[in-house]
Amino acid sequence: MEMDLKKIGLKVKEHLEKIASFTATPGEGITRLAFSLEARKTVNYINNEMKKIGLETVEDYAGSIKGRIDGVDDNKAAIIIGSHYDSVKNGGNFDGIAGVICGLEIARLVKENNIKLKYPLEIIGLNDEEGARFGNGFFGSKAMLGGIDLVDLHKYKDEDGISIYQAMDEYGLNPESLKGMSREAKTIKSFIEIHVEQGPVLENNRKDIGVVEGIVGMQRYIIEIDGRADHVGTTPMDMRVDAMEVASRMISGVGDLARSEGNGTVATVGFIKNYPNVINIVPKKVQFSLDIRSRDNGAIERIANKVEQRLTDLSKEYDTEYSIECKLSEYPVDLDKSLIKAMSEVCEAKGYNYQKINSGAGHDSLFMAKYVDTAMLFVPSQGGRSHCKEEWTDYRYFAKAVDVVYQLLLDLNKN
Ligand code: HGY
Ligand code: MN
Ligand code: MN
Ligand code: MN
Repeated sequence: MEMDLKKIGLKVKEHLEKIASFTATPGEGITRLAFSLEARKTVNYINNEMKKIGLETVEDYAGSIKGRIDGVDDNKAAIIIGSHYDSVKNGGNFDGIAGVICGLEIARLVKENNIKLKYPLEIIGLNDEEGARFGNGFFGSKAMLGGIDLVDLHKYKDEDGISIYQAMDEYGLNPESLKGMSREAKTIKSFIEIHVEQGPVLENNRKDIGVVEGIVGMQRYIIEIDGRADHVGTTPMDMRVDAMEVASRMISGVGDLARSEGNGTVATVGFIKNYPNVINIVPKKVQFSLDIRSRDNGAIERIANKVEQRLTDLSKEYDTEYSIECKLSEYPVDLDKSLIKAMSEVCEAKGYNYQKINSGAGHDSLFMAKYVDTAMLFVPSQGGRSHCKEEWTDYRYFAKAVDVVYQLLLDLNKN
């Protein structure tokens, strides 16, 4: 069946340009944090668009939005096409949400062509994959499979000290209801995610599509150095307990720890907070994040251990204390080989210029792949840029992604 790629591209463009207006930082990229007003507007928009297409919709207890087309045999496991609708701060128009919208347009094709699906189809907009507000991550996909520990809802707080629990309550969700959420993985046949590559590989290689083979493992930490506030003018250098000097000597060594591992390993200090953060007070407390990723879990572990050892040595030297809290830990995953093969065959049959690729970014698929057969399709990111307002992908790539995954869906429904 000849696909009207131009029409699909324009539809994706229309949705994404509308949703891009749901941001807390207009003109400065997309800021659509978990349980925010911007999230609420986005969920409502997606819900309405799903209903217009004729999907049965439901917002789940974690704030994710799902639209469903029943299968001929409704007891069969569902095929899910989805991604996340939340964003980082000052991020791009496409990260996550483009995969939800591509799923929506695939569902439209199913309806318009009156396709009778053997397996139910679910299009899902997952909440809080990024963890940009509370530092966690994969919240919506974890909640869907019953993986949220209610203790964390009180423990994880945003920069205003609001916990996930309070934020959910203010947003209109009942956090206690998460206890009842535990969808069995066997009710999901496949999880398929379309996502921007967020890196330079596809563009450099002039490829339209990336068929993802694996996703890096990642560990995220919050490290706190506790020193002593003193007057900067009267406190001699050998009497200080300077939290910032310890933090800065630790932070300046993180990049080399990743470089010494090689193999694409990365380590980043994304945020730092200093207390009381005043020009004439020796820093009392410094908090900073550490995000470590690699296809080799051993490399991640080695870096985490070296950081801990360095913190111990520096604390002895400066008489400071430190704490290190792991907020997220996921092993590297290989995606489903038969889905990779099937997706590649569709690209071949359609004559699309594609390649196999690994993901340096984490995704809901990193979590889902532990429990269900999972596949990801990447489209090129202009200049390899992402997590910034410069993030851009031409809509014609999303049209090809819709074309490929729609055909993959039809093929999966044949067997
Ligand atoms: O951090 C990541 O890789 C993803 O954007 N959540
Ligand atoms: Mn992201
Ligand atoms: Mn993403
Ligand atoms: Mn004074």
